[in-house]
Amino acid sequence: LAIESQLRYAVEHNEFVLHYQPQVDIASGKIIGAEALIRWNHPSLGLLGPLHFIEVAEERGFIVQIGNWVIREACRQIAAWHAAGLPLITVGVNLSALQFRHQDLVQVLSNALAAYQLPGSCLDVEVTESVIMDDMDATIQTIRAIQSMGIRMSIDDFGTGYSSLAYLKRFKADKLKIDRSFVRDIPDDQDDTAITRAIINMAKNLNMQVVAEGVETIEQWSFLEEHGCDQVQGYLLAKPMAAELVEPLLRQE
Ligand code: G
Ligand code: G
Ligand code: NA
Ligand code: MN
Repeated sequence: LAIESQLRYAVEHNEFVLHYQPQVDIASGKIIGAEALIRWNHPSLGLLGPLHFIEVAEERGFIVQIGNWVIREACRQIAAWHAAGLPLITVGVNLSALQFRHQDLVQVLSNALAAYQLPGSCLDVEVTESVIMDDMDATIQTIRAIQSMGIRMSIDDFGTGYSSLAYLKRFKADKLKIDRSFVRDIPDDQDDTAITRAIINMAKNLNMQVVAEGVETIEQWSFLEEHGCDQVQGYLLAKPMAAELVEPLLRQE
């Protein structure tokens, strides 16, 4: 079967699943959130990561439907954890360009929160620099509408795209996520440590939170802590995992 029909079938038959990667607050050491990362539970190929299908889904026009499912499913899970007596956490959802530009986005977000009676602060939308920089006037309007619901706005993979620093102050993102390519070789690589420190300082000075992605070693964690990074995410703490596996971690908090 062509990938297009398989994707259509997957959308109609709910073959997707969200895994979650915990995010830890450096100061308290507590899990304060998680990033939702989609997988496709493919009937014959097994669990497929986003690299195998997100691009095709974007090209063939399935991404908006899939992305809307991600938003609703993340809300359902946050509410389910909370109903089970766990803390109300913030879940980051990745938005593709088409979804970010879609006229229904704000309504979809607001419907999902309402359906599960969640405050906007439970969601954090992650968008890459290139998506944000594409049509600045539309971006500013969309970000304002999203933030007016109390939803947080993060710039994903920060430092790898082509952000105009002048625009960073025109809309206020809530968070910068330092791309893991910069984190990988700290504290040894001089350039990467300089870039990481610069991003942290800039975020602080613009009143944004800063999250480091791809933290795999204690040395990286210590460097980030010492230089004022707010949160970390990475294999050192936890890999992306099924919701049932996140539950005991949240219960420890
Ligand atoms: O851990 P991982 O292989 O899951 O993620 C690979 C990439 O896929 C990341 O860049 C991530 O931003 C992207 N991704 C993960 N989940 C989603 C999603 O629900 N929607 C979109 N558009 N991208 C996602
Ligand atoms: O583009 P985005 O930053 O959303 O991508 C998240 C991706 O990074 C996912 O594929 C996730 O599995 C992966 N990831 C998360 N933590 C780590 C880590 O500590 N090391 C590496 N190499 N990859 C990670
Ligand atoms: Na992301
Ligand atoms: Mn990222």
